[in-house]
Amino acid sequence: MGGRRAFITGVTGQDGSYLAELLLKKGYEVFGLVRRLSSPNMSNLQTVREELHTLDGDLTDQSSLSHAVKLADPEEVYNLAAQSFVATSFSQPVLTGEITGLGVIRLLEAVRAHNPSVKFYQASSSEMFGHIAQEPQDETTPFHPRSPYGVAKVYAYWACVNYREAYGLPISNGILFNHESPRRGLEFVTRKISDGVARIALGKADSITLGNLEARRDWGYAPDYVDLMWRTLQQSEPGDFVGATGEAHTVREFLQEAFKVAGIENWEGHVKTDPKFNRPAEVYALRGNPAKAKRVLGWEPKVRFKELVRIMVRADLERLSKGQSGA
Ligand code: NAP
Ligand code: F7E
Repeated sequence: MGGRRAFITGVTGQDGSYLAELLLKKGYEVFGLVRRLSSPNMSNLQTVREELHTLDGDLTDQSSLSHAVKLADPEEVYNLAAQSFVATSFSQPVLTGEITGLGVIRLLEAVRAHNPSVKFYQASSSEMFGHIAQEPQDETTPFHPRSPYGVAKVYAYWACVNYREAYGLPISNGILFNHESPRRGLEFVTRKISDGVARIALGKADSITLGNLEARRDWGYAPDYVDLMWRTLQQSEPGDFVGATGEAHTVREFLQEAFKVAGIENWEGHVKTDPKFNRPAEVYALRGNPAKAKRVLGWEPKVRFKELVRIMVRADLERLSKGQSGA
């Protein structure tokens, strides 16, 4: 008790759980917003359950946010909560806009009313670049989102810039490219592959069914990216930073590498495609330029592509060989 106070929304998710671990290690008192679900999903928080203070609330509910911010009384706010799955944003566009877009304004209003000197981090996304205007993408690349998720993140990004300019609030955006881990949701392509390959290796499945194998992404490791979030809020001036590895690979390359880690040859025989996994508008290729984060924040991702695939496949092999089927 008695350290700096941080408030994290989205604490039950992939990034929120790694960030809570990092901040607790640094001596922060950490408060996390948790929404009501019929069965609680605290599986990512096993390592921090004892120390983390949870507060009830939802990004769609203004009064719960105002109340939680008042109780946490933080110096730093990390807004990581979102409907974050791009495919779902096509089937639930209004909900995605409510949470991922308008939710940010609700939280900004809660913070502004409570204490305008709070440092605020917004989880912005490379999905804002969408149909890319230049390669690689950096902080100056124009946005052209390709999904209701991307559109909501662009709204949220500009809301943050606007509140910074209008009210002088210390708000920063991390424009992060894809980052993954064994805590990634099972519906995202990297985890779907690592889980599927592990099931095939253990004789629990024959194949994986995917969409566009030629999509290209700049994939990094989530624990490296939460370090960028923290570094962003340690600056004396707010700013916007791209977080990326600078390297891009296709879904096909991810598959090849994952099967290799599991020691399975002739991987193509285990992979099917189904157009139902294609998106109405696809983001074909993304690759970031993290030079500003390196220069200003001293940030560099440590885990590269092959190591990331190894970490994820090994974690799923271990989990599934113990007979645990959940995430
Ligand atoms: P995630 O695993 O999907 O976690 C999302 C979190 O948001 C969960 O804790 C979820 O709670 C919470 N949430 C969803 N709806 C909510 C609501 N209405 N009210 C309050 N909380 C709500 O996402 P992630 O991968 O950790 O990503 C963290 C943030 O970074 C997200 O904003 C995402 O859009 C953004 N981002 C992610 C990446 C990436 O590659 N991972 C890249 C760029 C930006 P439940 O557990 O209750 O569902
Ligand atoms: O798709 C292709 C799919 O769902 C990656 C979120 O964290 O990162 C994430 O968004 C690519 C796409 O992530 C399947 O079409 C092929 O081109 O793993 P994903 P995403 O859409 O890049 C950004 C930065 C965020 O901000 C988001 O919150 O893979 N793909 N076959 C597939 N994708 C999925 N999910 N499933 C497939 O079967």
